[in-house]
Amino acid sequence: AVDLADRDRVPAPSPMMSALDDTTGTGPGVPVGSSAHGVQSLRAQVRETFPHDPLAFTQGLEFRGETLYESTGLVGESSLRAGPPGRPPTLYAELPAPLFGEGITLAGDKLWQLTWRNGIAIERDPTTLAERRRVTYEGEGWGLCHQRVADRERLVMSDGTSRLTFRDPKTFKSTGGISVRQAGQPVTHINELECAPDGSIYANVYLTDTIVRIDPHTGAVTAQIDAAGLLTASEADRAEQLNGIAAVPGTNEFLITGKHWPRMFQVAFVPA
Ligand code: DDQ
Ligand code: CA
Repeated sequence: AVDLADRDRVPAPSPMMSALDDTTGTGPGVPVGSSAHGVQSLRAQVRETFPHDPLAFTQGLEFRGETLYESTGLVGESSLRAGPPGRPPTLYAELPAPLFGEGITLAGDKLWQLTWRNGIAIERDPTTLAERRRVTYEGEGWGLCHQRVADRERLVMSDGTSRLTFRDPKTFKSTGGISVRQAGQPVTHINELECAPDGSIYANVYLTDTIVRIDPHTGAVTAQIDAAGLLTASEADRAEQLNGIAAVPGTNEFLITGKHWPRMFQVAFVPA
C-alpha cells in the first residue's frame, strides 16, 4: 500500500519562479487575493508551433537540453523517441505488445518509462534508449516526472486517480505520496506530468483541456490552466485528448501537445 504521508521534502518554490506569479506576488500553494482556495486562472498563450507526428499517441513528453523525449501508447504502437523538437527523431525504440507505453522521465543516467496496465516500468539508457531492466509496480501507470530536491531526488507518478506516488529514482520503490485536491475535492484522472523548475508539478487532466499546477507539499491545485482551442476545428476532428507537457529548458515556457495531434505548441501560462 502507498503511504500517503509526505515524507519527502522539496524546497519551497522560489519567489522568483516566474513572471506569472509576479502578477499576484505569490507562489504556488499560497492563496491568491481573497479567492477561497487560491486557484489562479491561467491560459496557454502560444509563442511558437512545431510539427508533431499525428501517429504518435502521446503519453510522455520531457526535455533534456535540446532533446525532446516522447513516449507513445497503444498496444503494438508504443514507442519512445528522442530528438530535436519538430524534427524526425534521431533515436527510436519500440515497445512491443502487450506493453502499452505511458509516461516517461529522465533521472540522471536513467530514463524510466511506464506502462498503462502491464505493471512494468522500464529503465533505459537516455543516450541510446536501450532497455536496461524492468521493475514492477501495483496499479496503473499514467504520468511520470522527476524532481531534484536539495539533497535528494524523487520520481512523481500518477495512476489515473487523484494520487501522486513518490518513488526512489534508483529502485522505483514508493517513498510516499500526496492526493491532488482542488477546493478540497480530489482531482481524478491526473495524467501526464511535468516537474517544473519552480518546484511545482503540472498535470494534464485526462479527457479535459485543462492543465493543473499542483503544490508538491500538499497536493493542492494552485492554478488551473485552460489549454482549449489550440488546434483548428479540422485538426481537432482527427486528434484525441490534450496530453503531454514538457518544460522548455531555460525558459518559463512549456511545450504541450496531444494524442494524435499534428502540432505541438510552445506556450506561456498567462492570466486568463
Ligand atoms: N491513458 O493513457 C489515459 C492512461 C489511457 C488511455 C487509453 C486509451 C484507450 C485506447 C484503447 C484501449 C485498448 C485496450
Ligand atoms: Ca512531462
